[in-house]
Amino acid sequence: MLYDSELVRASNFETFSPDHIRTYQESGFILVKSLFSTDEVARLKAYAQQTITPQDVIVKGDKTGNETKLRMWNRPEDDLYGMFSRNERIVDNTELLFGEPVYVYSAKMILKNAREGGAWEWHQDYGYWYNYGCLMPSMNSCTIAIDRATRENGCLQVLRGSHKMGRINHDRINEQYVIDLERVELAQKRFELEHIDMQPGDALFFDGNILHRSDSNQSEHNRWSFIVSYNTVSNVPYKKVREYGNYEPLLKVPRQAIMEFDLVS
Ligand SMILES: O=C(O)CCC(=O)C(=O)O
Repeated sequence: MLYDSELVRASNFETFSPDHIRTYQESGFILVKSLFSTDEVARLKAYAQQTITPQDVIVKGDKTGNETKLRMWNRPEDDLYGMFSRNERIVDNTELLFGEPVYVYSAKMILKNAREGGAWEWHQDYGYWYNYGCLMPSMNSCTIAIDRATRENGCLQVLRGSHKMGRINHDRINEQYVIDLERVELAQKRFELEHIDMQPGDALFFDGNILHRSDSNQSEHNRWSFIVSYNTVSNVPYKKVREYGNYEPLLKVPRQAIMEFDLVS
């Protein structure tokens, strides 16, 4: 169960308070209930169903052969996805967490479909990003639930406070980064495991160094989510390793941009 301080419930929530920021720094995450309305996420889901084609999708298999489909973006665009990733509701709050300006590092839609969506093994996002020329771990992600996320459909799991360990080695083995298993085992004994149950529109902000994973989706219910990762502007990669993550100024959009976005033209 999440602690009360890790849940932001206020219906009129605007920005994180100093207490919220302290919680995020202590736990490595904070969950904002209904940061987006059910109408807004329904719009995103319908848009994804219309715009994501099989050619756009990357398939990520887990070790038992289950597959998660991903659609990734290298930069925020002028589309409905961009109205979320550039939305002041996320961006202003992420800047408050870091106390400095950020830009969109990457974004992805995770299509973890019923009965086939694969598991993600324990990892830290900064475990990868470190290798992509990011000197500092001043990076994080915000995952927005599009479908309800539960234990049954493979919701995100975190080890509370594990970001304080700092970066752990991830070794590249074939196509995957595999985290130092000895340390993960010890971390599981020391830090509490949390399953993050989310309703559509809830948003979880989580630290780039927090240990996280998710189970495969063996249920009858899809679990789709949209994850945007942010980097601080002071931490622009010192070398270009990937097509994503390279700096471009973030053109923030107002909170109402999602519903006002013209889907027709
Ligand atoms: O949402 C999930 O199932 C896992 C996503 C994840 O671990 C990641 O994007 O780094």
